[in-house]
Amino acid sequence: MPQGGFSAEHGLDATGLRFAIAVARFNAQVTGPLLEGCLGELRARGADEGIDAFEVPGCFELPLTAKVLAESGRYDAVICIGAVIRGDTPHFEYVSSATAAGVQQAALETGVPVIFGVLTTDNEAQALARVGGAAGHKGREAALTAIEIARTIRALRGRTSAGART
Ligand code: INI
Repeated sequence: MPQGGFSAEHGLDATGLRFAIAVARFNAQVTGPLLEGCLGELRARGADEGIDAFEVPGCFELPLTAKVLAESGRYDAVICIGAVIRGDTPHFEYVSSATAAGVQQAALETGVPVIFGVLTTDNEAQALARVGGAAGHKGREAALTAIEIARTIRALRGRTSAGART
């Protein structure tokens, strides 16, 4: 564990943190379970009152939505949830790379953590394996990442509470 940092081994506590979740409707058979897992993990760790969820058509719409949510000043972290599944056209590459770059850009431009809870897989079976199947649950992982980085950024800024909630 780095000096002065946090360790997830000690348990992540989401009490008092506020989260926005932007979830894509495209491939809803995957993004629905991703969202459920994410919500379940956040609530299990105490964020019950502090979660707002917003639906968007597809992953391509996630970055701007995340940026607007981050700019609102209401959230300690924004979680983007989506699933890009490879088809027979280059569309997959455009959507997945634009989404990844845009999500990162939203975080860097706003200073608010924006989590990439977006699956990019070759087929639906690979995606479903990542929502509670053999390959874990990426929705739960996104929630844990959001809690950890929200706590880290808050500590680095020397804040004791989210400034936007006053
Ligand atoms: N959106 C997704 O979330 N996942 C996909 O796999 C996908 N594919 O493959 O096309 C997808 N396309 C829609 C895109 O995100 C936008 O909603 C659309 O292009 C309108 O901007």
